[in-house]
Amino acid sequence: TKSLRDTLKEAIPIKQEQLKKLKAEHGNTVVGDVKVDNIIGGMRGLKAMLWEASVLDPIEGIRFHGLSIPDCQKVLPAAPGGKEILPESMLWLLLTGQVPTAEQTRELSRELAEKGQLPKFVEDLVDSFPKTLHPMTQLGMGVAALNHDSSFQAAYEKGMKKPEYWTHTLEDCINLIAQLPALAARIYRNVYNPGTPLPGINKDLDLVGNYSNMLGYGANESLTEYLRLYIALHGDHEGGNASAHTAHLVNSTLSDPYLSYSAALFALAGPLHGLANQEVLRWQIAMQKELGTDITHEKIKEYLWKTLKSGQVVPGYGHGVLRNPDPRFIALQEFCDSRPELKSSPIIELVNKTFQVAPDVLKEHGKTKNPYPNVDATSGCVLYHYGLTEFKYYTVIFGVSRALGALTQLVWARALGLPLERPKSMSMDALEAFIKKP
Ligand code: FCX
Repeated sequence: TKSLRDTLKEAIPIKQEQLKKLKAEHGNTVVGDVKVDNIIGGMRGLKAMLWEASVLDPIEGIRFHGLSIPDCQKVLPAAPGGKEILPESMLWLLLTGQVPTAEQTRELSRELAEKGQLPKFVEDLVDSFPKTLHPMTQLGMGVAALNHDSSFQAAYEKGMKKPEYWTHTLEDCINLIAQLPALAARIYRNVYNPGTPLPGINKDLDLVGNYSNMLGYGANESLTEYLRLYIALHGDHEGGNASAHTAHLVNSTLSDPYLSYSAALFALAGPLHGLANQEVLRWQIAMQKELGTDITHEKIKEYLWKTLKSGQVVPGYGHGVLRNPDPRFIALQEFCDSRPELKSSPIIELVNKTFQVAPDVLKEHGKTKNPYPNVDATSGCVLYHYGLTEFKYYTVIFGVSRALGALTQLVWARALGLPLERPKSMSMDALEAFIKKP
């Protein structure tokens, strides 16, 4: 059976050739206009970045190398005895563009388990953080410190040549993905269960099997399966989102993958991005508290209006690209429907009822271009039901996941020799002068 590295080694020259041809034959083809709106509107809709792993259609949602979420659920291997996508198999797909066999996935799980241990100084660093420091800050700092052992940085210092960039980037990316569960679980233990022992990494378990075990939920197979699905689905959402884009930008300076992903995590930590899943839960629980039992659609509607009139956004709704309910949201809802304990869970019921009312309210409110739920509308509520109730921790799980897409695309950026990213900015005066005399 072909290894991950051999699969990639075969894929790279094909893509390099494709890029060369595109550049030579279509370098001057116009793809779109740049409007003043794009420049002052957060570059929304501007096609300006190369990203191979996934493409986001506003209506249909995400496809990973052409595969929709239901396709992935059909073809990507699950854990023995489980049903949900193993994040390792998603990692393989995102990196190589190919669907791995069960055996290839198992081998990757084993490699990740073997490389998952944190260096002692990083454990000590994380243990020294105050419990009150936000778990995302801890995660970003831990990831940055792991660059101590960066293969890319060491090779660069020794004068590595360009064609070798991707191999060292790959080693760093695999090592970091392997170490994220131990780092993320240590943060959880320190903040929420100080003093309790942390289990070691079991070489026979998959990445999330180990993560769940280290979090203290190893015996909860339903939560472990949910985490597999969650982490596989949050892995990539094309390149323009703030976290993936940050990793891409920082890595384009040849900063190593650890520093690049650390920066990405601090973008993910914003409430308009990854922190939204924490915010959704905070908001739904406040709603539950205020509305008591027997919550009607009418009461939810009033609560939604109260949120909007106070000038806040409805967390978990809207999207920079999507204009339909997020298929990741739908996949998580299907997971809930397949489990009786979730179907009857009060918090999941509330999420469902909110979904029945919120799009109409947001349409009437008339501001957001997308009145439908994104993945964050439900993701945290399932964790909450299963007893992982510390919602300041939720974005950390997102951070463990987003590494799959953001890091694998650094390998491609280096394999394709993409340059330093450096868009042109303009001042308002310069824009006005251009408008007068283009
Ligand atoms: N509730 C209330 N108002 C909303 C809204 C919501 N859920 N979503 C968008 N709007 C408002 C915007 O704030 C903006 O108002 P303004 O003109 O006064 O600034 C207006 O509608 C137009 O925004 P729009 O173009 O539709 O959305 P953007 O592309 O600017 O922003 C996000 C997209 C996702 C940031 C926005 O919809 C939002 O704030 N949603 C709530 C937070 C959230 O769920 N984030 C998670 C997104 C995602 F899944 C992820 O990255 O994890």
